[in-house]
Amino acid sequence: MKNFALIGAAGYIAPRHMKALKDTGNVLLAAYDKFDSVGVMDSYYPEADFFTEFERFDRHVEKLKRTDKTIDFVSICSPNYLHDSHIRFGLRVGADVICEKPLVLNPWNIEALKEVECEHGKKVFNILQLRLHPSIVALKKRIEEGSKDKIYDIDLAYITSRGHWYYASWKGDESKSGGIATNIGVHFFDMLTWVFGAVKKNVVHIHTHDRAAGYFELEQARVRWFLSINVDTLPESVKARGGRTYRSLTMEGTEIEFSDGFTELHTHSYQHILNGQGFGLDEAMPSIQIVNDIRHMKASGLVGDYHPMAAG
Ligand code: NAD
Ligand code: HP7
Repeated sequence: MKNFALIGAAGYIAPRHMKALKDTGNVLLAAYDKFDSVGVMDSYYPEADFFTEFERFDRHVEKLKRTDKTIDFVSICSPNYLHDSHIRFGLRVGADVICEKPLVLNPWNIEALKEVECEHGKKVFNILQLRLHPSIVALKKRIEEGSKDKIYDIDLAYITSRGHWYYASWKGDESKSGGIATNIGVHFFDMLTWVFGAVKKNVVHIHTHDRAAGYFELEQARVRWFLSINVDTLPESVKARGGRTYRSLTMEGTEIEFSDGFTELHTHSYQHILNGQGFGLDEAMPSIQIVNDIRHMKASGLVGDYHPMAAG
């Protein structure tokens, strides 16, 4: 049984971490968030201490260090641009760290974190949950067992509608979330490069506040991708039944079903980390490099090989 502290306890994703902690038989001793709407803690860890000021949280965690309740892991569910700072806190107090995606916004932040990991002899793990999705694991196995010379044609469309709130929150601020390709796309860029190999060519067709589209050449795939958080971009059939999400991944024109089974992946991620197999700083690097490149690339507009849904 490991002792945990959690940063960002009042947010959307924090309950999934609390559930994962509970499911894996661990204990949450302390939590911190600037915002105090954390009643959800009662469903998981009513006994955990909670702080709305970083300094008091820090003091408490330091105090625990001198007892038999040392914090073994700090879990981080704060906004993306704060991750590296919160990771350093975790390492400094002598804990291993489990951090949400994207691990950081820029590749050089990872280099800096490697040094802090070494200084403290502790490890940083990133939630890269799609690598644990059964359909994606099966796909990777299939590609590994096939010919290394085969280049697959992949189309990925991922629409997950968000209301106006998104643009008013830190998620809509590129300096805080990295923008849609970073905040949402990072899952898919990680998953695609994990399965099909490193990026050889990266083209961005569209990159706006509510959608992004592009084309990759990977070692074993040509990928046309489209991401959107705008409800208007959903296929008519999805809109007609009142749906708000559309996830489609095709390989050589055949659908690979991966829409279900997302919600349990945090528990699975915790099991994986606690079994000593978690994804560390080096594993986060390829997708962080990609999202950083996309953020700094000029969108070409709809020229070349673009995803059909990008044309609207
Ligand atoms: P959110 O805005 O709902 O929650 C963030 C929380 O952090 C808020 O409660 C906020 O008050 C708190 N916070 C802000 N500044 C803070 C600070 N300085 N110190 C402590 N707390 C602070 O966002 P969310 O959707 O829960 O996202 C949190 C993280 O999880 C992000 O990195 C996001 O990218 C990631 N996420 C991952 C998934 C996934 O599928 N793996 C899903 C959603 C979010
Ligand atoms: N929802 C909220 O109420 N609040 C939120 O902050 C987010 C969603 P899904 P997830 O938007 O920041 C995805 O699309 O899969 C509502 C990304 N993860 O299933 O959980 C939403 O309106 C994640 O990396 O959301 O999260 C729906 O009603 C990204 O940070 C419902 O929750 C996050 O969006 C479910 O929404 C985000 C993946 O794509 C795997």
